[in-house]
Amino acid sequence: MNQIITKTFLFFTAFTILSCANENPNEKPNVLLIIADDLRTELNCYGADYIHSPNIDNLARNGVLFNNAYVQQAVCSASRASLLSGVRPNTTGVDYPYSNYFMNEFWPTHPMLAEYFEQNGYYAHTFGKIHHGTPSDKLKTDHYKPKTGLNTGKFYALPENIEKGGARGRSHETPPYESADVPDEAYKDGLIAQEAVKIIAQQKESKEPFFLAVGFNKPHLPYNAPKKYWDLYEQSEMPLAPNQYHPEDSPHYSATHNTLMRYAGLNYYNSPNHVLPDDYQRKLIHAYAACVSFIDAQVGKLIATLKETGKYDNTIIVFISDHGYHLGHQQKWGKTTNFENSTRAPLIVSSPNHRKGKRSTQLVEYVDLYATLCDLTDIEIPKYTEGTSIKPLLENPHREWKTAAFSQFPRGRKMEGYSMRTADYRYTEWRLSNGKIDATELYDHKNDAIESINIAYKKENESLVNELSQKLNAGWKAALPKGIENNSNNPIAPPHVKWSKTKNKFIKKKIMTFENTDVLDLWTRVEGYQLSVKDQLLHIDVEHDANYWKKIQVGDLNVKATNNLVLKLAYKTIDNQPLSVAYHISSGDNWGELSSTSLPSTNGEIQEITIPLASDISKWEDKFEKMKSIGEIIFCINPKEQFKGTLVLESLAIVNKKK
Ligand SMILES: [Ca+2]
Repeated sequence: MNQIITKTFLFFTAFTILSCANENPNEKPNVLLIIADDLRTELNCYGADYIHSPNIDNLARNGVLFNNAYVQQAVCSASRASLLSGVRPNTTGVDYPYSNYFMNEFWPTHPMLAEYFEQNGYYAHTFGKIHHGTPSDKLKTDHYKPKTGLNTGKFYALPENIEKGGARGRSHETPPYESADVPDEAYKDGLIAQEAVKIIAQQKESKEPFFLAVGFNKPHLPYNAPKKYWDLYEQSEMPLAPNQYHPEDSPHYSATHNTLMRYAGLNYYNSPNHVLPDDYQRKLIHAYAACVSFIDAQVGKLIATLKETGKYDNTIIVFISDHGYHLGHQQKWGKTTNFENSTRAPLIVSSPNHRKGKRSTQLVEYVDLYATLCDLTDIEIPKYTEGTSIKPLLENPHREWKTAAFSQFPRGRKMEGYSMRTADYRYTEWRLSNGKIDATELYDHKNDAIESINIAYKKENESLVNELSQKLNAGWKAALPKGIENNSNNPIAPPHVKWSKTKNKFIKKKIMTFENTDVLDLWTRVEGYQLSVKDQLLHIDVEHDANYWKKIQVGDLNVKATNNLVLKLAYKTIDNQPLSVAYHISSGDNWGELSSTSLPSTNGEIQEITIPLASDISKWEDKFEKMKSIGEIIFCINPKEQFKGTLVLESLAIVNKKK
């Protein structure tokens, strides 16, 4: 046994020396960019000591771990658009999902990372989830995106879950997690790793440098992972979030979004902002941890292949997520906030000349990645990029650096929260489109690292708030490291218009057809509506493909909320079945409670129905702050009800019944 180990060791050592000796010092380094989805800094090397992440920890031991790395907008699409293009959300114009402007005007003239490397002589290939949604980089090679895991399992591997998931693979009947005794390749991420390993191995003899970006889908919901990764943990030992409640004195809209509502066992009629029972939280955290270990194992396969092929010594390896995540923190499960939990995310850079095992606590931003990878490979950094190469921090992780990191998140079309993290504080301004500030938040990270109390309105903090406000308004260029300038001068992107591969979302049709429970293609079939409310044209969106309910969103209403308001709906059904429609009115971007109403069948005749809104408005007064205006209405059709039919909305109006 010992002999074998010795022989293997000798062989390996000789092999390594040989491969180093063969290396041309002028040879460009390869790049392996690994992106996890929805991974907060829940890694052992980031201090989450209950997590089994040996491969990522090992990467950190052979690189520089950035303890304070921040994304520019905490949702997949916006964050990825920013980090892959090297500019910030105001320049990409991407919120959720990709925008028409980004796809049709910005991207054609601003190559994404993989394309830019290809243009600069690299063999480039991307795998799995790199961009959000369908777009893939315009590379010579095919983008690898497995359509299935196991036999069908788009999301799940267990037959009972596959069945419940319907044709889309997941539904409100499927659980938010799964432990299946299956090989890694039963899930997409196992297949993605398998394919990436194959391609890395093919590069063994190649003289051409490679740029490979491998995007894993976990630990994004549903938290599904092979059982062996669940078995690494004891559920009873899972630590609960230290801050279980919405921060004191913080506006209600500062934390929204709860994708857990889409899954079985969670009451999606209720406000998402309730604290789940401890045991259930531990179950979810156990599931999330299993997914982290699952990803970690895939990372291990990639790095092992680099070593086996002799490419490791000349490959820059970067490990990131796309944003952070609340695991019950601040009464929330998910992302899409400006809080530390959402904006702070992992960043580990293991570059051949900087395999140091060091940690940097300096403030860095995901938008820096583009410039950094160009810098490390001697490729010209495009002038328009809005990030700063962090190569100097790889040389000296403790040198002085940026004085702030910037993030932002919109709430509807009329408000955007701009947030800034300094060494000691998080400061956020929620700005309305008319320029007014709706709310400010200040969290003291020296004394309140869990962001539990907003101290922006405390009298004694007045001058601090003024100072931070000036700094936030001075913007990211004013927070750059001493001696470093950025002369980009990019136009601000036009307002976000969701991009659709097949059509523009501004609408001509008025028909919404449901053929069966699965209502699969609502996304593509509903083109939208042109309705008027008080003679105003409305922009109507089809929400992204939420799969628990089918939704149509009527936005930008801005109708003053009073208890006399009624919703007048003229509609017809083609079939003789009644439809049950749930609706939700909101004043910001927060989820209230859904209300439901029945729409009697009309057999093709147009009928009008009047729905009083008083109780919906009073719900807001009970649950949240007083509702001042109605910003949007979302209609949801419950696929559970097995209806078939066609609903034609002829008009929609919110009127005051006293008038
Ligand atoms: Ca994500």
